[in-house]
Amino acid sequence: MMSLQNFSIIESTLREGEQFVNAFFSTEEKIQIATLLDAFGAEYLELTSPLASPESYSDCCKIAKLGLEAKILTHTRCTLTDAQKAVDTGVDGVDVVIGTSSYLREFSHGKEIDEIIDLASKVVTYLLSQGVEVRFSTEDSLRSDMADIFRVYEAVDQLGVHRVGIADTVGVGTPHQIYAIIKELRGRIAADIEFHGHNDSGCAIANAYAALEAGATHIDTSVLGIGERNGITPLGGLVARLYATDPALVKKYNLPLLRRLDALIARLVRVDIPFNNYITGFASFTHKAGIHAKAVLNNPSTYEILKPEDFGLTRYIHVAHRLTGWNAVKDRAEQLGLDLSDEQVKYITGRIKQMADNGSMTLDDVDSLLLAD
Ligand code: HCA
Ligand code: CU
Repeated sequence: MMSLQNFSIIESTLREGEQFVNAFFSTEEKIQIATLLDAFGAEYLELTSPLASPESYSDCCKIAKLGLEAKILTHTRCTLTDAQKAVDTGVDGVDVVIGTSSYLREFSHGKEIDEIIDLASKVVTYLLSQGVEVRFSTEDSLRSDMADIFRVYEAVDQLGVHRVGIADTVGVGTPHQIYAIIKELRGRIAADIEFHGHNDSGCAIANAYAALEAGATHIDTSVLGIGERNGITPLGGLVARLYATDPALVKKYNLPLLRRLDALIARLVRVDIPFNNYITGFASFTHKAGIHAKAVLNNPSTYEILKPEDFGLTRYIHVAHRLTGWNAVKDRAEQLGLDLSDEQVKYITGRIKQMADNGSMTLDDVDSLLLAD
């Protein structure tokens, strides 16, 4: 628990999220997204590299000038030219990543490590001299030789880098593996540790959580998890995971804004919010089977680990189906202001089940049966 308490979210919808196949954000849309994420309470917003395009450059400058609470970061390759351009935009911090495939090859074979340390040192030293927050990371950390990664990170740590990052670029890591790597790194360096995890095999939330348990201080997310391929740790999913451990861990965030964030991004990138999405999926707080409904009506915690009201949402008891139970039907009768005896409600429940066996039915059908009695 202790290790979970001091963490920050690096919200990368405007960087990793822009790499999602359907994503194209205009300047106005970026400002809208940044403003909403800031109102939510994301501690950092990461923006696409200013070298990506002329508008990417001017958008960095504009968002850096909005005066948001969140610290504004941009993301660049590990070169002095990129670093200078990033500083020119006026952002608060620069996330540097070594990311050419030739570096990756050399890195995983353990070659040219001294060259990488040399380059990283030049770029980190320059950025520190410019007074910005500096993060140094390696792409595809997990499939690199860990001894090499640790050598490079120890070198930049000595220079006073603010943060180093472990990136599971291909989504291959497991929670145990991430835990072990971050734990080892935690023992070796003084800088903060960031984790960036892709979701190719469905572990992105669990891996981010394991990283925090091992002592990571910063987690990268995007709204709905959008990013390259099937994306990264989703903001709402990370929040749900932390809330399930202890709601106090996420009370610093404006949780009801998650719904607006998910809806905004879904609209802008032209996808539906997934039916099984954390918190904002359309059925996330709908209870169906009679036994569940009865227990939830008595005490919602029986089948709810997340309280919908903390997210500005409401629970729904689904009654119009054959798995229904008379407690749920009685609750519906009370909602309609009807004063029916238990016997009457049980009889109507039987009728609902008969009707439902013959095909799908609606709440209106249930209400008609209740009102007719
Ligand atoms: C990229 C790769 C990256 C970087 C992560 C990071 C990855 O698109 O540049 O800088 O922490 O997944 O490795 O997103
Ligand atoms: Cu990534």
